[in-house]
Amino acid sequence: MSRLFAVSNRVADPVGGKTAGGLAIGLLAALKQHGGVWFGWGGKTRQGDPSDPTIVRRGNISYATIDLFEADYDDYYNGYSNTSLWPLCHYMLGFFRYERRFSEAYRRVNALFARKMLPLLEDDDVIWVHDYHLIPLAAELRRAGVSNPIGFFMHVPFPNIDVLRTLPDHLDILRALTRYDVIGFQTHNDVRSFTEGLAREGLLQARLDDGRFRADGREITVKAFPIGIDVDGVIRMASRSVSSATVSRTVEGLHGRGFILGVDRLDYSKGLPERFRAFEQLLARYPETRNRLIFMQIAPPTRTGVRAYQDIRRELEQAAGHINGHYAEPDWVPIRYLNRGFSRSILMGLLRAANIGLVTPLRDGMNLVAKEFVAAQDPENPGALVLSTLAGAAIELDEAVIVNPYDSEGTAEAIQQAANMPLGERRERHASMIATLRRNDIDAWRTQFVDALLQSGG
Ligand code: ADQ
Repeated sequence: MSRLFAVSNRVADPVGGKTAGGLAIGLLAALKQHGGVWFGWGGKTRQGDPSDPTIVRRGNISYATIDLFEADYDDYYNGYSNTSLWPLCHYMLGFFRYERRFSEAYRRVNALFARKMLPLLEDDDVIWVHDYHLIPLAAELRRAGVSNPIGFFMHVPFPNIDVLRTLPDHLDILRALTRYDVIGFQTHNDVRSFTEGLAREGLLQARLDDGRFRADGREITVKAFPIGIDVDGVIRMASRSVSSATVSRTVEGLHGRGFILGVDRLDYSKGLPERFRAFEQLLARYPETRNRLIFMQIAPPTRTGVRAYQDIRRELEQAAGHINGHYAEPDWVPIRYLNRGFSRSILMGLLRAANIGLVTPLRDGMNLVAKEFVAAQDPENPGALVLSTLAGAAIELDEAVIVNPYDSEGTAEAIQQAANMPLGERRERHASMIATLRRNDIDAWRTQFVDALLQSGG
């Protein structure tokens, strides 16, 4: 059997940590099943040429990590990846910035990844590259003579060509993607955006059968592989952790009030200010909800080197302070805002304890929290999910209460609907969603992608 060689910007902490990031959570779950190599940046920078990868083996996974050039890190990571590509992919052009030095550092770091990977590669390795930080990696590997199958999975949305064209070097990005054998996206919409982009830029020569295309002189497979979760793993962890000291204390502290929970990285794409406004609308428009509901938002800071992430943090602190200041009573504080990470076990326990999961990103490739919330519920008395129509997850989880996250009044109505949903309806919706999650779990995601890669003949 071929060895799976996965590559992403960061690798998950091999000794386990409070990893808050969908890519790391998903890829770790996928790799645990059959093992393999996970190659990426270890989190350190250095001034001289980075040394050879450090390899740590844990169970059936070898974690190979490298350092980055100090001079490139900021422009590659905070710059091109997270100030150019991230807002572009999330259709949030107000946050988009571009400088040529970002793009140059991006290319240099991708070349470095290729150089450091080469000595570790074996002939029958299947290479699986993850996410927007590493789009040019296949081109670099091909240039170095690598002929193994190379696949790419995009965890975030792929923008429509009219939006993509905002990026001055968007043609390089499209071309670089055609150097992969299989290009996977979260949804069919993303597949359509990409293939239309190729067509509009004159890079698409033919549409073949079964998701295959001829583009820029190569035959590629382009398909949707919606990422799933380890359903039974989440169920086990959530049922165990719901009676842990922390979760029990949290539940006792609610004194029988309804518990609304949001769990997101602190990112402007997650719609947190809009969500806070929706909760404020709920309290204003439905006075009976006051002192009856508690909204807990867990949001650990990420990408703190990017200005927009510092701004959103301040904005949320102010919003929480303002709403609490206005509505709190001596025995009730409406919003509990927790600006830090938690162990996965506590998170899953809290998700199980929640009556309403509030998942309202302004745009999201998939959103694993929505899936984890559903899996974590007690099937006998499940909570209700309020989910943004602009998250990839809304396509599969269509039994959630679907909202447009920009419409705070509509989201307030949806929370009110979820808070008053009869038990029978909650059970029905939950049963249907859990069946969907089981049909397309994390194992299916990995198997389908790797099979497509093996069949690609790359
Ligand atoms: P993210 O944008 O990181 O992922 P998401 O899919 O919700 O978003 O994944 C977050 C993960 O981190 C979840 O597994 C969650 O449980 C965990 N997490 C969140 N907050 C945490 C905290 N405070 N402490 C510990 N863990 C926390 C990107 C894309 C998504 C896509 C995923 C996977 O942006 O659209 O679903 O990759 O492909």
